[in-house]
Amino acid sequence: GCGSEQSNTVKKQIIGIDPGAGLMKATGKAITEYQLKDWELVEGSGAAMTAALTKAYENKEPIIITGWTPHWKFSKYDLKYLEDPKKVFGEAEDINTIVRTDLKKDHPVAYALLDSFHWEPADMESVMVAIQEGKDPKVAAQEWVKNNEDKVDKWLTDLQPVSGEKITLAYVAWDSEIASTNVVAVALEKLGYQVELSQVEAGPMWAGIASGDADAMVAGWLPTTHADYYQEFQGKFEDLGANLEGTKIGLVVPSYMEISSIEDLNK
Ligand code: PBE
Repeated sequence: GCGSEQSNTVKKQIIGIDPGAGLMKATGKAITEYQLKDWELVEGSGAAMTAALTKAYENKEPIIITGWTPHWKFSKYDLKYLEDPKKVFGEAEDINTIVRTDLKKDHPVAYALLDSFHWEPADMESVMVAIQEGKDPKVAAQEWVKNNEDKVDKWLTDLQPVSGEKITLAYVAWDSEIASTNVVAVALEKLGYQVELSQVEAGPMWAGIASGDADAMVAGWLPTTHADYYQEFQGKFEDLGANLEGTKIGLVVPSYMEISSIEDLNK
């Protein structure tokens, strides 16, 4: 526990996010594999999870959340991942750009931009921090694009602007994907596209690309986190590969908590 009496009375809860997230499935698996019998995984949303974290952190209370990197919470708070000796949460992975099968034919310029979109975890985190500090996501994305012309110019190399063609980007309201999707939207707008952002749950995001209802998404966490969705819709989308490398998911606690491994939750 955290060294106070409170740790003995703390509810055995893991604060989760939206049920469609791969992180939730992985946490369910962790509960089984580590035999965390009396632990409850609480469903909610990314926003509810960070609100619970903020409240606990400010009061120095114990809390266990489902967490991921890149995320602003690691720059705002002193946090740690619980060790995962059974590797239930997988190793470091990538975020891939996934587009509908006919996108190249229908919108070759947008396709080319999406294909070359690539950035670093620190880039994504800086946009996330700006949004968390109160900036409108679109404004935060515009400012990042303005301040990172060299990077964005590389994505736009040799592309001829279009006039007002419509592109729909699907995304889930995870803070990381709010940041990336808005940045890609701003880059597409620079090329003359009219971009619509469609906020959905994780399953419908993958299904929407497979059915062609949405044109693209930049939120495919692979090979582990979204493995089920990837399998389910395989052959019905085009995978343009990684736009970011070096993500991580797992159970996260404030550093003031004394536990260090998922196995400690069993004691
Ligand atoms: N996440 C953020 C997502 C992918 C992006 C880790 C919460 C998930 O678990 O599916």
